[in-house]
Amino acid sequence: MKRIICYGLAVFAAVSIASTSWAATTVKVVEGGEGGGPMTLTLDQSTIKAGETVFAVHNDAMTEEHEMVLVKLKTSDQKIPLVKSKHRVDEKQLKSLGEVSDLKPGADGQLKAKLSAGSYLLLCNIKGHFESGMQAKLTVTE
Ligand SMILES: [Cu+2]
Repeated sequence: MKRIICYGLAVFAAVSIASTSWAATTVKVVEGGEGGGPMTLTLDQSTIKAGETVFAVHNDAMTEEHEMVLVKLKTSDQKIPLVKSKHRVDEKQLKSLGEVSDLKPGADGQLKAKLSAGSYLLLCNIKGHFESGMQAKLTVTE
């Protein structure tokens, strides 16, 4: 019996240490908008500290599928290259750090990334969505 209690305490201690040392920042991302109308991509904070980051993405649209691509910018005012004929951002010319793809209406997704200081852009690159407003900048400080 004593052994079981000790084991239980050890597990509890290990979990506590793990959760405090990770201390990942969570950025809540809400996407919305229906086809043909204005669309949004909003963050609950626009400046965060460098380190482990979790993007918790929610698609708040009624019928429209969305996605979220995380891009590291060279400078905060870097021009975003577009493929005009496809109404999409040219991701090949950007440094993508991952994405949450095919997010159904009402669905939630998650992306984890270790971010260093700099400027980042979050966007939805489904045809026409970036141009309809689905982009947000994120600043990461030391
Ligand atoms: Cu979208």
